[in-house]
Amino acid sequence: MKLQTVLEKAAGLQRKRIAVASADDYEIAEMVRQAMEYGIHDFLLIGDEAGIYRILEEKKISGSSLEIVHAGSPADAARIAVQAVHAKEADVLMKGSLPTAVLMKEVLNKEYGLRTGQILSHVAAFEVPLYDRLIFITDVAMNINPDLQQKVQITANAVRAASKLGVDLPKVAPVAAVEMVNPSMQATVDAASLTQMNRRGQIKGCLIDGPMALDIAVSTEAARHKGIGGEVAGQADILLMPNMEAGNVFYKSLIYFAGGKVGGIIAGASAPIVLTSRSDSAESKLYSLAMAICTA
Ligand code: COD
Repeated sequence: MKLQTVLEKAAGLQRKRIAVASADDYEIAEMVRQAMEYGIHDFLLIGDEAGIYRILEEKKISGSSLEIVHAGSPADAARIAVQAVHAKEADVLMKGSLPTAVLMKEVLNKEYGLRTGQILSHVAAFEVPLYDRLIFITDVAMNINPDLQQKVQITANAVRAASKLGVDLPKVAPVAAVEMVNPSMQATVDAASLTQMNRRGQIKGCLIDGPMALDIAVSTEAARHKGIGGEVAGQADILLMPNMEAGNVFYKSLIYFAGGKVGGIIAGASAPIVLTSRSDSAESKLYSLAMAICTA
């Protein structure tokens, strides 16, 4: 599967509404324009009303499914957007030009936020030239040093996202530096626990096998060379990273050194959240939106 396929799938789904917090922004308008070209056009744009109208007019964007709601400040925009998703008036939450912390404070609001009791985690879907499928990587942006219980939930969030995108029984490789359990390397101990929890039916809907060094997870040749069998080795769909820092470095390596294309969402809330940043390419923002629509 390619990210373009995810985009086409999102466009073909029953219409989903996207609430954008602080939508008075040129980059957001550009993303809306591109999304509309693919037939994704049900947006609730929240922010400074005059600013949104001016930018849409300048960029010649119009459509009957664009609703604009005025908010006096980024905090107000975040609250209105989150409340709209909470009230099921929108299916996806998207960050516009406001700090992530301002939006996440509203997402985590106990009264009207999007908490589910599960943890929120980042799920990235990569298309890389040398791998034959989309590879999901988690968690590279939210949970800094997850313990075993958090890794169980991070895995569940990624499995759900991959399944929604059409990956049948995703193969999960909890990544470590080695493939043998070493009590001094917590990632290997957690990986072995996750594997056994999966075998005993405590984690369902996927196949987990680890610990795996990265080469074993994604190269059948490397796996064969090291004598590691099983259904996951060499063909992982999901790489569970040992911690955020390893994950984040790997994520950026794929983009800057391997020509990887990526989309990403925050999963685990009652609706998917798109947290794009200014350094993301326009293409990546669109893929993230498509991924959110497909998993909503
Ligand atoms: N899922 C669900 N609820 C959460 C989560 C989560 N991942 N994190 C915090 N909460 C809830 C807690 O239950 C609590 O009710 C409330 O939020 C505040 O919890 P704190 O005080 O532990 O949260 P913070 O604000 O100290 O930390 C949350 C962050 C997400 C800010 C923190 O984990 C963080 O800084 N993560 C790394 C973000 C980052 O730098 N990414 C870099 C790449 S972009």
